[in-house]
Amino acid sequence: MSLAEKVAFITGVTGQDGAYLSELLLSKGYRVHGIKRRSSSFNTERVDHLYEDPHNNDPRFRMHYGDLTDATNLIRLVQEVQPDEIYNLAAQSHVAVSFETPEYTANSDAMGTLRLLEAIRILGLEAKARFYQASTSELYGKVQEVPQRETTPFYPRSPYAAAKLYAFWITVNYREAYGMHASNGILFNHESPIRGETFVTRKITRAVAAIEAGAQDCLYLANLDAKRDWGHARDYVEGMWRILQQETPDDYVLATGEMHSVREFVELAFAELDCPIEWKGEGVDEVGIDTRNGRVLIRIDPRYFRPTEVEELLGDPSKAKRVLGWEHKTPFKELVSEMVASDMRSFRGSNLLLRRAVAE
Ligand code: NDP
Ligand code: GDR
Repeated sequence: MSLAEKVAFITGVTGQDGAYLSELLLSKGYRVHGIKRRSSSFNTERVDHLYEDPHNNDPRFRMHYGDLTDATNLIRLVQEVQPDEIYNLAAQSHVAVSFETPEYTANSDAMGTLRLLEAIRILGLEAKARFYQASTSELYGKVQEVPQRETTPFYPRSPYAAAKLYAFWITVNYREAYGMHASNGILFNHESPIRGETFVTRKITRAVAAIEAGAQDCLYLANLDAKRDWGHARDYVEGMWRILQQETPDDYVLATGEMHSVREFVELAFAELDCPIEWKGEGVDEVGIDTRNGRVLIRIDPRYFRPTEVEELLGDPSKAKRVLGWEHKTPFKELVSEMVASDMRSFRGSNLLLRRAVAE
């Protein structure tokens, strides 16, 4: 079959990775079908630029209502779409929120993966449809080895990670039990200008823009010393695609091999405004100060600490480099700059609109 005829089915198409992956697959000539959830307000902003009027003949990008908690819906959609490749990106993806909604997180992230794999099996598509599971560095949790690679033991530290652990192993099991082309991408944190606003990187870059625009006084964070291996989402979706192009299904770590703290991220982000940060105090009383004028820009809000934390993660992407020829491209500093610049543009735009609305 030629690439031009390939059909992809993406769950989580309205999320950060879903949007970048859709762009990538469309650029490769795929037809892309995604599921979106019914919501009382618009939730398709990240993919609106890909939207094609369904009244036009034969759109290459289509969305269907769906939910990972609804098995019959998944079976019907997989039946209708007959995909060559399925990317299971949908999840309740916020670690802190998973402590608040553990049952829902298990239902969508663990059981949802099982429902999708079962849909493939029930429909007899085991030989046709390749399956990608969005696994995560959170599986390593309480770290047993540094850096973490495919063979490092897992130790999940949140309801999210425990649900993703089930999803990881059920994917491996369906590969071994039914010969399915099912693979896990164990992806370390990846960010972008369209990262969800409550993940720490975007929360910081939005705050930088809002503080500069005078719309926010101070940024509240929690564990400043948590360390992550942060890459760019655009680079990582290329790795997802490469994983499904292999003859043999397998599991791969995608990471940069570099680790930075939340504190460093804050310093770099404010440096984009030429604003050097100095840290004073300790524990929950620690503050980040603008050294030019003594203004407090960062404070600690204990509500954002997690009941069990993942202190540091550092990936070893050497298998992905060797087998997939994949490497991350965007340096850390460039990622931070791009995110701050994008948030500054949107704040300036919205401020302008606000001023216009007030003036008119
Ligand atoms: P996002 O939170 O940006 O997107 C999650 C997507 O899943 C959204 O489209 C959301 O829909 C959808 N979704 C949530 N619950 C359901 C459900 N019950 N049924 C159907 N759809 C649902 O996540 P990312 O794009 O950042 O991540 C993609 C995947 O990769 C996730 O599974 C995440 O856990 C995993 N991952 C992410 C990493 C990262 O650093 N970004 C690293 C490793 C793994 P809606 O828009 O309506 O909310
Ligand atoms: P993470 O991402 O938990 O790694 O999960 P997040 O950006 O939420 O947290 C990273 C680290 O920053 C610390 N932190 C804060 N986090 C948030 N959200 N808000 C704060 O105010 C704050 N202050 C400090 C956190 O404690 C943590 O240590 C992301 C998600 O995309 C998952 O879906 C994915 O599986 C993993 O990355 C890899």
